[in-house]
Amino acid sequence: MGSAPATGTAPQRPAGETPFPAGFVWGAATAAYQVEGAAAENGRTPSIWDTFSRTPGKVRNGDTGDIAADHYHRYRDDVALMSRLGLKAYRFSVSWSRVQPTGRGPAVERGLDFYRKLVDELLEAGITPVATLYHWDLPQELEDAGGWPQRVTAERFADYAAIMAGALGDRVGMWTTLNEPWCSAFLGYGSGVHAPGRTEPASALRAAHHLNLAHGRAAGILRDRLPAAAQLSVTLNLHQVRPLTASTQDADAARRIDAVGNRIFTGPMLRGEYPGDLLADTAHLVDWSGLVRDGDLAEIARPVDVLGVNYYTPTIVSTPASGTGDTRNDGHGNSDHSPWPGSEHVAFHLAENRPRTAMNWSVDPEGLYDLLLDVTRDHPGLPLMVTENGAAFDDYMSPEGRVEDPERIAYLRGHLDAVQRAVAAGADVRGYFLWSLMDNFEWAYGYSKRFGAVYVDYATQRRTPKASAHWYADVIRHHALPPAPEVRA
Ligand code: IFM
Repeated sequence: MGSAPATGTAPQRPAGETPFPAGFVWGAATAAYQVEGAAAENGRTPSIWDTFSRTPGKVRNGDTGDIAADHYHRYRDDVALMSRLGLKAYRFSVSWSRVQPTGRGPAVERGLDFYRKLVDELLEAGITPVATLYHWDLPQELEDAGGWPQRVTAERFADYAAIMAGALGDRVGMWTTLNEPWCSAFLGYGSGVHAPGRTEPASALRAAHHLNLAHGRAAGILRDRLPAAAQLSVTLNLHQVRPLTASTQDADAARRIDAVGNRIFTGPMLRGEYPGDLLADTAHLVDWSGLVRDGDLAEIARPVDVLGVNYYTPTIVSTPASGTGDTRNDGHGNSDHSPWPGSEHVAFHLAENRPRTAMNWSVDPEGLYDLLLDVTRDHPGLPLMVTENGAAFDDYMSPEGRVEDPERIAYLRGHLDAVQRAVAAGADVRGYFLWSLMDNFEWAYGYSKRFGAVYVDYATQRRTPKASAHWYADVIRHHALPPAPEVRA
């Protein structure tokens, strides 16, 4: 989203407490492979992330999600903790291979039971469950059969969606088909920094289409089988793309990354068509007319009730000629292979003079403001939900047993302020989910990056709310941002 060099253009909110809109949902998010553990319990079979994390050199320190934050066994305590923090909603994902081992055939009741019990516990605590069907953990057997580059995987996904609608449809009212399909397609099959670790540009594009199709088919099934009040969504990590300079070359670099980063999903999902410039940029890699069959676009464009938007940092781009940027490192992990098929020559930059997180991502709340308004401009009237936002820092426990994380509080304050200003400027933002409820398995970085509002001591699995968790609880309680602390000169 976005194509003009844009920073700091938004009006500033006057100091003081300003309430969020009535009904604004306050939540926190996790994902199955990142928190559950219990990798081989009760019939669960390996997903691509089990295989990938066991492959030497793929994940930092050889970490795996075998135990993770042990949420599978500790979900009751975790829900109690959410309740103490005053969370109103919990966004979790379902492990496909836990409920339908190997990705085909009948469901396993013991696997479904975990999610039934989790949801019941949430409902009892007055916390709204928000279920995501797919957060990157494809059953390994489906990858062995070709994975997302194969059309049949979208069909398998539709069967799985039907299983989940049957199991949880009576108690879950908010559903998300896919989380960040860009990462599944382009980090998984393009740069290979994520599972399954393939580096095939054409396969990445094919995967993107089949993920779109999977979303559309699942949305159709959920719509048919869930009560009419159920809210359907898909979550995209929309890149807030900014050209480095006002040159036409950098504008073209931004257009390209916007096409293969954003519009490859928003085009078919929200407009029923792939953007012409994307098709042109990638025509040498994929025969789109063979890939996209009659009827696909109508299926993919089934209306959603809300669009989930994940935002962490902007994406600043140029042609290599115009600056010192890096074509290999776009902030998604270093690889000799690009996750930007057809636009491999684009260079990526980090904003100067901005704080950075432990991911080396720059802290830039204006990116979220601009993104929410860009989506609103491009898709007027579309309700939005910030389904992930947060930051990793090098948190540690003090000898007194406290975790002070003022950088995370500053990050959250800045981004919540941006949400509030975007709402005032016309974006229909319905809620905010902090990433993440607790420290967890950060994919190729393993446990080396801590995104949680709650600190997890992995040796004991003890949970300790960080200062940011208490701060967020306060925001939720007041339904407003507290006044910013005075800055002393
Ligand atoms: O941890 C991830 C999450 O799984 C998807 N969105 C980005 C987060 C931070 O990298």
